[in-house]
Amino acid sequence: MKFLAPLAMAVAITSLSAPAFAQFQKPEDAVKYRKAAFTVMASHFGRVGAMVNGRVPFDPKVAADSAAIVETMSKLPWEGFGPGTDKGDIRALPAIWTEQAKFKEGADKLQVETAKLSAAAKTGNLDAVKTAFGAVGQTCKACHDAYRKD
Ligand code: ASC
Repeated sequence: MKFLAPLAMAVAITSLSAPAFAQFQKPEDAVKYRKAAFTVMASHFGRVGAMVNGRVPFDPKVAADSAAIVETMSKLPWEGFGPGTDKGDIRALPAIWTEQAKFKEGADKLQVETAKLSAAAKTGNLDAVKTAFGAVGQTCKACHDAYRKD
């Protein structure tokens, strides 16, 4: 059995260091994945937004649960923007692939701001949630303006 350990280690290291994009069988799967992540993110961001805007009563537990989901989702779409995913039924603009550093800056900023939203929601303080919600919304919008059709 001992001789198998190095092999298992090599396999583990290879799969860890493989580019994230390799997780998708084809580009369309990556597009579907990133859209799904954005859809779930928007749904839960919207639930927080309904409370921030007073459309539904503030429920700190519901807000914190949704904000945590937004934070998690904000980490996911980016690996779905790999090679060959710039075509098909998409709203993503070509600039994403010609300005990859700038696009990544936006993606990173979203993750920072959604973490702040999640932390604010955990405090149960609606004013803190409102502030953090606004910052996340601006981050969403900045990227949409630059990198999304319509
Ligand atoms: C949302 C949502 C977005 C952002 C964006 C903020 O609720 O679905 O894409 O907020 O509209 O400007």
